Amino acid sequence: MKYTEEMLASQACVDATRNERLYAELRRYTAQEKQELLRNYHPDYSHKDFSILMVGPNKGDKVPSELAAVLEGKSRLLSADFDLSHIEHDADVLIIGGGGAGAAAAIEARQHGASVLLATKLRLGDANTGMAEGGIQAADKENDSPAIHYLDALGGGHFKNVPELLKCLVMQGPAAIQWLGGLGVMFDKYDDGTMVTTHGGGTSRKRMHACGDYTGAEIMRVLRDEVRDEGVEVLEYSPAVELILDEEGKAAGAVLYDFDTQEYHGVRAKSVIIATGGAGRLHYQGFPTSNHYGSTADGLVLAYRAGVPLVYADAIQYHPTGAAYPPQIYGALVTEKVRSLGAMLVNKDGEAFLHPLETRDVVAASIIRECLARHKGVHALHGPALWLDTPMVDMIHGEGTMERRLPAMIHMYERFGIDIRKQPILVYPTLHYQNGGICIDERSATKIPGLYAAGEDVGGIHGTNRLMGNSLLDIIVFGRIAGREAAAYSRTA
Ligand code: MEZ
Repeated sequence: MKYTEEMLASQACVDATRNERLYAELRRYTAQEKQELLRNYHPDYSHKDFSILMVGPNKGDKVPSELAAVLEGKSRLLSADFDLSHIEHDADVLIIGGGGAGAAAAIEARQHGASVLLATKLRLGDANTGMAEGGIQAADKENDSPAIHYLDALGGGHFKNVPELLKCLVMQGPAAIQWLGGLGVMFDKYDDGTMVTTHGGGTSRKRMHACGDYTGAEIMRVLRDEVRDEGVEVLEYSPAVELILDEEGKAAGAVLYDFDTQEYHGVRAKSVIIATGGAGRLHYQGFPTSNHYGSTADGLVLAYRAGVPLVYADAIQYHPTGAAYPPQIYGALVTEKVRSLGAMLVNKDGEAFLHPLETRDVVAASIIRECLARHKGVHALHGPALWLDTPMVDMIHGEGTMERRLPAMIHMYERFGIDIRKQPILVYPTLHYQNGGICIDERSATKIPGLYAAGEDVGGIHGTNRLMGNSLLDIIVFGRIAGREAAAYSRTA
């Protein structure tokens, strides 16, 4: 592997504005490639065009066929299976989903005086939240502001973000970090007590707050403890299969399916929050996935069947760097933080072919183009891949940096005899995030009275392409809003 001056020099581009960086990078491309790359920055082109450029088979689909199949599929609940007068649980607020958004909502609703039942398909904390690695964004440093955070996310999201939702996200970022810190999340700090922050793709300021490279796991650990401490009733292995609406069309509870007893149970609630996460386990277009087993679009289906619109349901995020080797971890997340700390993507000729901290859709598509169109990929077991030059991190920041900042990543590979401090790793895009989803307003409310939604099952906040760390932020910001609003609504219902 050659470390050219050019590769190292491009690290210095990070603070330039996004377009300046883009144009600097464009010098590497032919006229036709430039045109393709620029297309994806143009607000008139949606992520759909980009995913077609990437993988093809679903050209023209409004919604990925895998998602369409579950949305239009028959309910698992036949009316003969369940007697609606047979209600076994009562709560002011029912929360469907036990990841970060559901947990944040539960804590907040309890603190606002509501009785809360949280029902989850797997166990409390089995969620993408715990698998998020690199960090959570918030504009709380002197050289930053929510306005700059807003602009970064708006550009990254192809200007499709719902402005009110995005504003809410960035304005409440600093408070979310304080809230998590207050609950006991151990963010990385310098000796003087200030937070360590890094860049993510498409961010013009260092605003990624992290706990090593296990940020989501640390956040989920703390939220799970807090849910238990707050006295929230938790039903595990109990997915919601249908919402219950009253005669006026207001949310009134849900029917749960108990995996253990294989029976249906009714929950009566004054308000309901859907927080079931995304759809990555549907393996859209045959891609590997970084998602946990429960991410099967459950909340999108519940909302859709109840008549709530979905927004940008076709906008799926491919994380540029999934593990391409060894096969045991095929598709597993290789955190963007590796690139934040300086690692370059390198093709089979040892060339760095794009800035490593472009937005995810640009990086993912460039990797695929480099492998497929330019034949510059390396053959990995399941297909083409590129090198992520991990040893650069210690070369740039000094020996021991990876041990401190990327311990989970080191461990993930160590099990297979690969020392990422000494050798680069093979990566390829992996299905990572559902950008679109349930349509909500700034109060996390859907169009159905008493029905709220938060977390990855919600659409609009990130437009058609999310920036790293904005998801961990949105589950906290909108989870808490949903909890508060649902508790308030339950008092009036
Ligand atoms: O926000 C994410 O998706 C995230 C933190 C992922 C990562 O690369 O670590």
